[in-house]
Amino acid sequence: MPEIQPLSEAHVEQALQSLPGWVWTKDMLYKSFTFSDFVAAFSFMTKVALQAEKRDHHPNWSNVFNRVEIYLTTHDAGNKVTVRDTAMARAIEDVVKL
Ligand code: H2B
Repeated sequence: MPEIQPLSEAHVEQALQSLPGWVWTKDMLYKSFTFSDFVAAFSFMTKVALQAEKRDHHPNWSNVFNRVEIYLTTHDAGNKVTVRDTAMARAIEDVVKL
């Protein structure tokens, strides 16, 4: 895996302009998703899991009933936000639209 650099603050802020609901917190991108019920939440998670495997980029996340909280950071960059995280956030938004 090649070295991957953290994004500058300006680049993160710019990416967030087109990622509604995502916030930058503690060197992670964060968003909370709420669904109608557990099955809908878990269905979303299975789709995100397939994206994560495809990209070899995996979310830190938790699920409580109908809510899924996702934190994105790049371990290979010392737990900083990189282009892999902004790309994954976009892929997750595409999953929501399915
Ligand atoms: N996921 C995340 N979030 N960050 C990484 O740096 C990362 C990953 N690296 N998934 C991948 C796996 C790496 O550990 C494997 C060996 O390719």
